[in-house]
This record gives sequence, C-alpha cells and structure tokens, in this order.
Amino acid sequence: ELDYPDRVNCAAELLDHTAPDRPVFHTGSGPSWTYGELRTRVDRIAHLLSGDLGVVPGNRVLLRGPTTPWLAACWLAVLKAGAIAVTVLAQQRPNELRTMCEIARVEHALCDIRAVDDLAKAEIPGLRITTYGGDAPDDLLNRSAPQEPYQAVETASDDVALIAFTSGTTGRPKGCLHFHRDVLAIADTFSRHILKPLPDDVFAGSPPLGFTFGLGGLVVFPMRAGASALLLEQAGPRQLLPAIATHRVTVLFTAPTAYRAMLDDLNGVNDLNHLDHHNHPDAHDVSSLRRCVSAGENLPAATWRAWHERTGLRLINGIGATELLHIFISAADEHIRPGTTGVPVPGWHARVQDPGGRPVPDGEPGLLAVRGPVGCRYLADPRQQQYVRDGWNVTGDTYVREADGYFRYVARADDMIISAGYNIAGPEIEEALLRHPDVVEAAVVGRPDEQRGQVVVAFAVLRAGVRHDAEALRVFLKEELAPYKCPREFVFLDALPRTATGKLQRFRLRTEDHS
Ligand code: 3SK
Repeated sequence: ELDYPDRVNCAAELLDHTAPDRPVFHTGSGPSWTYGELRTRVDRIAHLLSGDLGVVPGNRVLLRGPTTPWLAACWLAVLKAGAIAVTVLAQQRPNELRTMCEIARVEHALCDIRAVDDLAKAEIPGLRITTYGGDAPDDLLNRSAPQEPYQAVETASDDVALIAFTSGTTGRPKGCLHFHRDVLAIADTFSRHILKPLPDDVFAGSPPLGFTFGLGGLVVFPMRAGASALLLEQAGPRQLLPAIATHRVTVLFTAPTAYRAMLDDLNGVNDLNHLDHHNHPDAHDVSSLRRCVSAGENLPAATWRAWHERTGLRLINGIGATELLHIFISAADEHIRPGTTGVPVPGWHARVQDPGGRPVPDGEPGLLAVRGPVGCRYLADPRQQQYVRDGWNVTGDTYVREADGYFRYVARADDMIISAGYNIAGPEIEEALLRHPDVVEAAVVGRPDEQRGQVVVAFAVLRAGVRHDAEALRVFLKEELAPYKCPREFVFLDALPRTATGKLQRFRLRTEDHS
C-alpha cells in the first residue's frame, strides 16, 4: 500500500533526498550536474516563475524543448512552484500545440530557444512565452533571481502536477491529469519493484521527456533512487550504442524497434562506422548495462531472445499508458517470461474482461482492464466513460491471461482483423514476419473485402539492398502460420508510419494508398 502524506510536493521529494555532491544529469557533451546544482537552478527558476513571470499555483505551464537538464529543471521548478506542467513533444506542429493549449488552458510557456519558432507560429491567444537557453536579457536563464532557497509550495498529494497528452495513434489529443502522488507512485511501484535501482545507476533511453515513458525513466525513477541519468538530445538507436559505452549506462529505456536496430549493429549486420562514436573506441561495449526496459509496443519473443543471446541480459517488457502515467504490467529477473508482458506490478491489479465488463476465463482473449495507484482522468473529454468503467481502466488492448497469471498481448482491441469469420491478431503475423532474416520492421492490418469482411495485408521494411520478394515471404509464412492467417497482399515500404512517440499508426496503413 502506498501511503503519502496529505501534503506532498513531488518535485521537492525528488530533489531533497540526495546528497548535493552526487551526480544527477549527464549530457552527451557538457559537464554533469550534481543534485546540489540542480536544486540551485530549480530554485532560481521557481523564484522567477512566481516573481517576474507571475505564475501562481494551479497555473498551467507548457514545457517544450529537446531532452536536456534545463528542460528537466524547468519541469521540477514548475511543480515546486505549485503550478501544473503541460508536457509536449518537440515534433508537435503549431496546430497541434494550439489544440493542446486550448484543451489545457495554458497561460505560460517555458520553451527552449531552439524550439520556439513553431510555438510562436501557433499564435496561441494569451500565451506568455519565456525562452531558455538564448542570449536575450529576458531569457529565463539570463534574468537575475533571488539566490536563496525556494520554499516549495505545499501542494496536496492530489493536486494536479502534470497534464500529459495522448492522441493514441489517431484522434483529437486527450489531456491526462496526474497528481503529485501519482508521480511518486510510478517510482514506488514499477521502478522500486521491477528495476530495483541503485544510487550508482546511470539511466538513459530514447523516449523524450514529453512522453511519460521518458519522464519516468529519465527523471522520476533515477531521482527517486538518488541515481543519475544521461539526457541525450538525439537518442535514436544510432546514438544509444556509443552513449552506453561512453557513459557506462546501466539502465536503458527504449522500444522494441530500437533493440532490433541495436542488435543489427552489435551483430555486425550494419557497418558500425555510421554510429555517433563520441570518440569511443568500442561502440559494441554494452557490458555496463544491467537493466533494459522495452515498452511502447509489443516485444516479440524473438527480439527478447536475440537480445539475451547477444548481451546475456533479460529484457524487461512492460505495458504502460499515458493515462496511467507509466508501466503497470511487467516482470523482473527470473520471473520474466519471453512472449508475455508479465504480471501486474505490485500495487496494481489486472484482469481480462468482455465488452460488458465481465471477466473472461483464463486462456481466452478479451479487453485488458487495470486498477492501481494511478487512474485515468481525461481533462473535459467524454472519452473518459469509455476508458474508465466500473472503476477499471480499460486500456484498449486485447490480452490473454494465462492460467498461472501471466498476461500475454494479443493486439490493440481495434486492430483485431476479422477475416472469413476468423479472429486474427496482426501482431502474431508481425512476429512471424520479423523472424525472417530480411525483415527489419513489419505491420499487419485488415483491409475491407466484400467476400471475407477483411483480408490480411502485410507491410514490411526489408534490410537495405534486399530484393522485394513477396513470394519468398509468403512461402516463409506458410511454414510459420495457419493458412487463414497468411497475408493476401504484401507491401514493401522504406519506413512504417509512426506517431511522435514511436507508436505504429496502423490506421494510416489501412486508409492511405501505398501502391
Ligand atoms: O504508452 C506507452 O506505451 C507507455 C509505455 C511505458 C510507459 C509509459 C507509457 C505512456
């Protein structure tokens, strides 16, 4: 049971429990920050927010910029000042930013000078934008501010700390409200019980801080443990391998696609000269890693096994959601079972139910429903009624619960393909395709068909230089899958369409013309 005091400010909690000389943030280039330096910088920003900038508790402050220690400091300062951080992604375009600011009723923005153009273009009525990292005298970091410590606002544990946006893979964005206690709860459940971090751990990963996967993995979890994080502005698979080697990263957060891309590099499928080496002689050196987390999409058992074979490490799979802030089903150490997501993280409960909310028997597919210390609270959005039913958060994923309590992913509920009366899960076919040595990425969707209702269409990205040979894939899949699951059509693409957080946009494959 998590038991937080009635008054708790999660930023103060994260900042105040580690010795000032311990490192907190590293970057690809500049010097590391200590907890003491971070506290001083956060306090300066918090003074400016509640002084010059006129931010009062409860105001919503948009944060926008690449993943840097300054972005993390702004996030902590906004929360310490009792205001609400509204986190967005660097890739979001002016019209998307305008919509999110309207929904969240944002009054202020702290924006990295390099990301301000799109925000300015959005022309958001009444928005006061303050930049950081620029040369102008009114830039946040160039203003003079009181030197003394900032007294954190005594927020209630259920005051809103954060509005995180999700658009899922389609649709109008939904703002998810999260409390101060929720931020601590994700560290005290998933991180504490599954990651079991140590003060000397160095966290790193690809998800940005505007995605709660990254905010948890790169700020909340390391700080809750008194550990440190490497914050990379560019954190694709190409940058991750040399960064792991250079900074002796111990805890890694990224998505299955990035693990596959790193495996190709590690196994010499690609020439390692393309990697950003940062003068590190051996970008193959992943010996510092002790925990690797995969989330964001389904982790095929084949990817798990290949990573294990190459590194000796047991990938920690997890399912999380912006609505629930972070990961709620996972497993640690010897409890990890490849091909499954795991079991409810301590503090969480999960079940599989039918559309009417009745639990379905073990072994049968149904809708995943979870409850725990964090719940979905959409900001003024009727879709709340679909997501929260009878106190259960219904995530939109189809899952099977095995007899011994392990949860196995089947598909997103709206991605099930029904063809000639058969229920077909696209991810199962994708996993089979990924077992083919030439396939780098795969996505499978249903396309409307007069006779069969839907037919299965496979989209594949092949290794560079490999000939597009649909017949070869068809022959391969016939050995792997029952005939009714075999795709009717194969389409070859250079890349799959993805959201800014890396999620596959299957609806675009269904609706756009790829011929
Ligand atoms: O949306 C997700 O996939 C996710 C995964 C892990 C943690 C948090 C999130 C939002």
